Amino acid sequence: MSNFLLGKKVAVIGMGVSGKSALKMASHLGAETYVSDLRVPDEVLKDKTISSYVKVEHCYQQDDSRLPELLSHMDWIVLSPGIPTTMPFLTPARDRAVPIVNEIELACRLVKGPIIAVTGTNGKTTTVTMIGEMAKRHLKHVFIGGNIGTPLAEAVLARTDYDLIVLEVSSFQLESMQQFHPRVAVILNISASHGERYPNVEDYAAAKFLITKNMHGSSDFFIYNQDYVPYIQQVQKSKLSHRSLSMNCIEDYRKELARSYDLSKFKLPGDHNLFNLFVAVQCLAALKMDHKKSIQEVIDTFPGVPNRIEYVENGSGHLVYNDAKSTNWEATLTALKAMPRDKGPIYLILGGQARGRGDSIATLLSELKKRVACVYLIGDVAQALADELQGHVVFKLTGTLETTWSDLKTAQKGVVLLSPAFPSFDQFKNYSHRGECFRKIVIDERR
Ligand code: UMA
Repeated sequence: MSNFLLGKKVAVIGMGVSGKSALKMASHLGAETYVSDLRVPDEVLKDKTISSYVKVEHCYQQDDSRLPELLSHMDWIVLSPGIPTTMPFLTPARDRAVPIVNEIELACRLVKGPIIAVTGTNGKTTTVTMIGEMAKRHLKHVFIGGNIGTPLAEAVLARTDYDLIVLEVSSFQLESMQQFHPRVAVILNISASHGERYPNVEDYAAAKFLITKNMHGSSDFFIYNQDYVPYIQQVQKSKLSHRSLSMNCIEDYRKELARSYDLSKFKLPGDHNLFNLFVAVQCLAALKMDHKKSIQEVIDTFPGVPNRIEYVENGSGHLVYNDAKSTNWEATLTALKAMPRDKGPIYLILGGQARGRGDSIATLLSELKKRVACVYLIGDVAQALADELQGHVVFKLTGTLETTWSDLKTAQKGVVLLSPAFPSFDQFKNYSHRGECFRKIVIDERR
């Protein structure tokens, strides 16, 4: 692909993960680079991964009154996904038809390899990781990135021809896509989210549907979940090859998978994870990359995404799940509902740093009564939760993960779920540190 950035003026707006990779890519490809950020230039330029790729005098603060005019003289503007396309400082550039794209849009024009793109409100990361793991086992060059973490610009910088590129794409990224053309695209599900950017769920869904914008005919394949938004008419009009799925048909998908694979060792709990697995296999099948042995290996061993209902292999006799990322009741409820109910009593580890608002467990009481044998309470908020649970649900105020686990060792074997529903900062550096500590305590038990 020709290097269309050579000698061009490229401004990158927002110096986060995506912006920094876009800047490095543009600089490596010989563009004259400019950047802007909410922070003052002095602070931004302290970061070597920025100052190495832009001149001091080309670095602007977003509220600098010279910025709108400057941007209107650029050849390209690369907008970070977290910044809305409607920002007023972009108006002069838009009036002069300066292309305003995001880093994935720019990078996809420069990278080689078929793309599988996955979007949706929930489950994107799990599905993308599963596809990537399955593909990596039999293909040499697989890139896994996008919203999941590694920007696609890094794939351009690696200068590799990829056998497969697996991308998680967010609605923020899809909003400013122009030529982005996945060979396979997925919309897993849609539910109200990112109200800060979309006035209603229809607008949010429309942004997601942009994933199909450049897809066509029988060479591309679109997989979507019809339970959420009826894309059917739009898809039929576009004559795009597609498969529409529904959670109501989950048992059919289980049977379809079981015809080719042994599912007995699949660790990820809940129908939604079986759905994600089915989608992952469909994506690879659409590209004729569904290598049976690789897929079976992933089914047998994939523990899930770290700290999101992740299965923790251990020798205690308990089935243990680490959902350390949960910092609210909704996440904990989802995790709880996904737990297997035929593997013995369910033990839930709950608690962390008190927030002050929304701390009350009242809304969860009936679910806890229905599903949980004992709630273990940890962290600052433990006593307050104990006061609320008193007389309703069996609980133990253990305070820490260590004390909880030593108590669980003598409990009847069952399912242990760490899904704290509160921030972690009272006892840990962050949620991933909380998950790491939990994993360590549980796994050490094996030795
Ligand atoms: N900034 C400005 N102007 C503004 C607002 C922010 O200059 O008006 C600057 C900030 O000072 C900061 C930078 O922009 O330096 C942050 O940019 P960003 O918010 O776009 O975030 P990145 O660090 O570039 O990370 C982005 C994605 N973030 C968002 O979409 C909000 C990451 O997804 C993604 O992993 C990364 O690119 C690589 O592709 C995160 C996310 O929360 C995980 N995504 C949302 C989600 O999953 O729901 C969409």
